[in-house]
This record gives sequence, C-alpha cells and structure tokens, in this order.
Amino acid sequence: MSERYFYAKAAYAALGIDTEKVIEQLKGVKISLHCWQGDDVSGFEDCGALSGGIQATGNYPGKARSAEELMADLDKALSLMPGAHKINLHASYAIFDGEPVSRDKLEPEHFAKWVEFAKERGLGLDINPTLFSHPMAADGLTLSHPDEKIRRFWIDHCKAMRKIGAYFGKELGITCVNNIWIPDGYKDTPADRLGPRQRLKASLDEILSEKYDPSYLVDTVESKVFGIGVESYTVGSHEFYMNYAAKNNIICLLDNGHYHPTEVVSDKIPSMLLFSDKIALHVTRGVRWDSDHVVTFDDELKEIAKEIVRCDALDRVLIALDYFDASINRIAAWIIGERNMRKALLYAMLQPYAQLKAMQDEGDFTGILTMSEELKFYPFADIWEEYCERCGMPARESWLEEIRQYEKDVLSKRA
Ligand code: RNT
Ligand code: ZN
Repeated sequence: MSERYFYAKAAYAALGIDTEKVIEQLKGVKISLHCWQGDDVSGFEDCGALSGGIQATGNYPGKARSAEELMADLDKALSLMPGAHKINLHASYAIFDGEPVSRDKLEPEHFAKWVEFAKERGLGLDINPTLFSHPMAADGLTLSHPDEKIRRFWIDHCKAMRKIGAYFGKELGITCVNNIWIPDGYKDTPADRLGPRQRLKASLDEILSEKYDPSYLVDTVESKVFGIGVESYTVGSHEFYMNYAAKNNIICLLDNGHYHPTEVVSDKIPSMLLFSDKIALHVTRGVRWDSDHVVTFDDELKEIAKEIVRCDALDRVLIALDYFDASINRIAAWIIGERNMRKALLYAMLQPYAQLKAMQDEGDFTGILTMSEELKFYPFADIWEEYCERCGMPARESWLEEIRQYEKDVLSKRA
C-alpha cells in the first residue's frame, strides 16, 4: 500500500466511503469492449466499404486485417485494462474456414474461434447482427425495407445471430447481449413515417418470436436520431424502441451519440431504470454529431457513471463501448476509452451520495454545489493508482510505452 493511498483512503473514509470495498467492486464491473475499434468496423468479409451512415475517419497505419491480428491486438489492449470484460462482436467478424457464408446462413461454428478465444481468457461475448456494409443494404434500408425479399434476408440474419448469441451464453456461462441496430432512414422528409415503422415492428416481432433461455441470451434495441445520409428520419427512433422494448420485455440500449446535442443519456438512466429491470449503454463521445470519438473523462461520462452508481444499478446497466477512431493508434484508442469509462465509475463510487441526497431533500443546494466541486479535488487519482497496482497494471501514461513498442514490433510490419 503506497503512502499516497494511505492518506487518500483516510480522506474518503472521513466521508464514509470505504475505498477497499470500492476497489473490489470496481474490479468486477464488466465493460464490453467493441472489437470494431481494432479495424475501423471493417470486419472479415469482403462486402465493400463501411455504410449505414457511420464513418471511421483517418488512416493511421497498422490496422488489423485478419482474425489473428485482431485477436493479438485485443490481447495487447486487454493486458493494459484493469478489470473484467466482455468482447463485443459484430456478425461481420465471423471466421470462415473456406468459402464465406452469407449473413443469413451464419452458424455457431463460424464463431467457434471467438468462443475459444473468450474461454481461454475468461471473457464473455456479446453479439450484433450487421445490417450495413452489404449489397442487401445498398439503399440504406433493411428490416423496414418495402421489398419483402430484402426484409426476409435481414430477418433471417438477425435470427441466425440470436442463435449464435445463445450459443455464446451457453458455452461461456455468461449471458450474451444481442444488440440490434439498423441504419434505416431517409435523407429528406419522408412521405410516410408510419409504414417503415410498421414494417420494422413486424420484422422485430418475427426475429424475437424464437425464445431463448435468458441466462444465455438477452436482446437489446438501439435507437438513433439521425445518421449521415439519413438526416431527416430514422425508422428506429428513440420513442419507437423505448416503447417496443417496454412492450416486449426486451432491453433498450442508449448510445450517448444518438440524441440531440444537448440531450443527455445520464438524465435518462434513472427514468429508464424505474420502469425496466435492465438497460444497456453504448458509451461513445459525439463531437458536434454522432462522430464516435474516443471516450474521454468528460463531464457527461462522469454523470453517466454517477447515475449508474447512485441508482445502485451496476448489475442492471449493461455497459458497452462504441467508438471508432482510425486517426490514432487503434489499440491506444481502445485503452484510453476503456480506462476512462472505468475511471468514471471509480469517480462515481467515491461520492458520498447519502450525504448529498440528504442535502437535496433539505433544500441545501449551496452545500451540494460546494461538495460536488470540492470532491473534484479529492485524491481520486491515488485510489486509481492503487487499483491499477493491485490489478498488476500501470496506472499512468507508462502504458503507452508498451503500445509504442508493439507498434514498432508488430503494427508497423503490417502493409
Ligand atoms: C451506429 C450505432 C451502432 C454501431 C456499431 C458498429 O450509429 O452506434 O451501434 O456503431 O454497431
Ligand atoms: Zn452504438
């Protein structure tokens, strides 16, 4: 135990916070790490450029080009992320032995290598059907497409991925989260807002009609306010999915890049938790728009973490990361964002909520503002350092040396 930790522990103890308990609790919080930061959402199929109104900009050298490379990069990243994890996969990361299989025909065997990877490392796996970057999504419509044949293809794809998700849950003994996000929408004001939503609803009903053991598989639906090329209307809006999830007893996923710029996910968390057993998050950082920048330790991230902790909902909020930056070292991007999410959780766990809540109920807003500002200068960093040390990982920027070395030894050799 460092001397600095000793004093920091006492400072928090004076507020009634047991840092030993906090450190233990933080270790167990699972963060689902998005595989797609490793290769700019490219995947292993040869289906063409990234589409669906999302973009990874930049061309930093060394991106992973195969399952082996992506797994090696994930290992490097995980070795510098203290805490528990799941790996979040997309259907486009299926691993084929020979000929690639069409997305509507994917089977568990195409993900067997990922299960092996996860098993060896004690990780969970999450899954996402991939309804973009594909000829069948060429006009930007999938589950809401007016053409029955196109809808059928994507319904079958989603069904296939749920089966694969349930296989992950069963094999690993850790519940798999299957998240459905579709790019469907229109560039300009649509003539019919209802029809596409009726079709999406019917498609989802069919996809979810197959029942799986909820200890193996849970389903989430992710809304969006707009995307590049679908600025005027998205079929899967927040209201659509919030209502759909509530009525069908599935989980609503909130991506904090998917709302109006001054609308915050932190404020939605307690309201959602009041009515749902669980919610899911895609934690990202939107800069002006849903730009999927690397997550930083900013005010909204801290506020999101505070709401999770204040609501005593660490086991009810499924935390996943979702950003893709191709302009900097991709592994560093993973580590920076993941560490910030966990630092924000730690920061939130080190707040004296009972005291702050009592002040609110007594109308002492001077006290709340004073405390909240003073808490920013409490020795939070010393607790983080102790946490990292107990996990056997560097706390400060020295981790970057390891990444620079890896870049030199491995990434720079990738053509
Ligand atoms: C897109 C959504 C979606 C994707 C990933 C790749 O705006 O956020 O979650 O980012 O599925
Ligand atoms: Zn997302």
